[in-house]
Amino acid sequence: MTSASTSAIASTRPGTRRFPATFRWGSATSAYQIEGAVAADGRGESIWDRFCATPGAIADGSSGAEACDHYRRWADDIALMRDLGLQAYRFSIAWPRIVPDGVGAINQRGLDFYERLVDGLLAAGIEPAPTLYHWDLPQALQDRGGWTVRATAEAFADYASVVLERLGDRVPRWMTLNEPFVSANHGYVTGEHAPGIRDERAGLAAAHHLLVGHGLALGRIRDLAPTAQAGIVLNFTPVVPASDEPADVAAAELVDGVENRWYVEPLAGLGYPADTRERLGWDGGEILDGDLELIAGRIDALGVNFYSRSVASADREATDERAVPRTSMGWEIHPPSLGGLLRRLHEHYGFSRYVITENGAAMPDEERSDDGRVADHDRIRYVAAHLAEVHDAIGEGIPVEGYFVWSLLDNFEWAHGYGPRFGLVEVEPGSLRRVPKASAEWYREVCHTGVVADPL
Ligand code: IFM
Repeated sequence: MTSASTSAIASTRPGTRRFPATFRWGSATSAYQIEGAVAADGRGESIWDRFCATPGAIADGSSGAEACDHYRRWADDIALMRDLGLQAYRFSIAWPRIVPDGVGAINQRGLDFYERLVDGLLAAGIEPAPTLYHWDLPQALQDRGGWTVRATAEAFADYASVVLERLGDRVPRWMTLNEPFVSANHGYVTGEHAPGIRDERAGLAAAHHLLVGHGLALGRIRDLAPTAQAGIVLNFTPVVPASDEPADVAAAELVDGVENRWYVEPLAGLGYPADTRERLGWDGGEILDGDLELIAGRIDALGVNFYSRSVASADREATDERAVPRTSMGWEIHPPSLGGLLRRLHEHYGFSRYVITENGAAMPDEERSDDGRVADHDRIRYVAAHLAEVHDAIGEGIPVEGYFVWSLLDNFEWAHGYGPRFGLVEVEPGSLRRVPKASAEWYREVCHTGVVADPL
């Protein structure tokens, strides 16, 4: 970054941070978490439809069958985004709406929906920022092995082509996958997410095929939308050892290797981290000639999802009892870890650009102002503190070009159901009426001014 652009972000007064004029302000959602309408217009079954029907899988026994009904209320939701002054909207495209069986017949009505959404966003002056895969694999592919088999990566690339052929002429930026760590780990190792498998070896195969799928889809984006930008979204949870004891330090290295380095290092052209590979005992049997080059294909921006940090201990039974500020997910609130993460990413891997594709907090949302709106000043403080870290990073020359709050709407929080609320906008249970919270009003000001003041 040039010194000119660095000076453009100088504080206007202490505690007030002005972001570069080119910085993009947005908010994010994903298909299964907000769309509902799971049987509409020829959509196929996804692994989340099947998983939610498993007794005990979802904390409140709910599912995304109705969610926020965004599939039908999309036009109102765009009006809401416009009112908030969002410059960009990150959403995901549901593969089962486009290719209901994962491979084969294409469902034009599914494509029509995303075309209406994209055109509506563009008409409202909001940049569409789609992600091609946010965890909702067609069940038909799961029945043939899901991400443990390479054919799923190939099917993903073909699905990407179908989407690109319809929308590639008007979408400026694409992301391939959202959080492959969570897909592979929660879906195939711990089983807390769909498809609910508990098998470490399957998790390693899934992780590799997800990254191969990314590489193949990236090629399709380059071919079909040569002027568009493309990247992938990773989640990062910086990890610190519980103590200086060598065993705790080693535990932290392993967690960091499994959760963070396992994905970013192959993307950066470094292959899978050797220390972690050895400790996991993975023979790399799934890696075919050329895979590592494919995975390391040039991306224009790395999407960074950040929420919290974790503490690792050699004692696997130990729980983190520290009296630290936490969100209602129990996640520690530690904004400096975001600044540290951005520095580490840029120093170690040097991607050309970064976008904060998710950051936000589930909060209790119990206080209301006189007009009945959620008075979520804790969420405002969370977002402002993380933005301060982003601002500092930009000031140091790290090219962070945008920020997307997770999430626009309260929505289906996977295995937690509808209990945790991450939205800037409340979605009233039952009526599904959208009611902006105090954080939405605050973020509107940020989007309009590009200035983040320390909240009171
Ligand atoms: O809701 C999720 C999202 O789908 C992926 N990233 C983390 C969010 C909060 O848990």
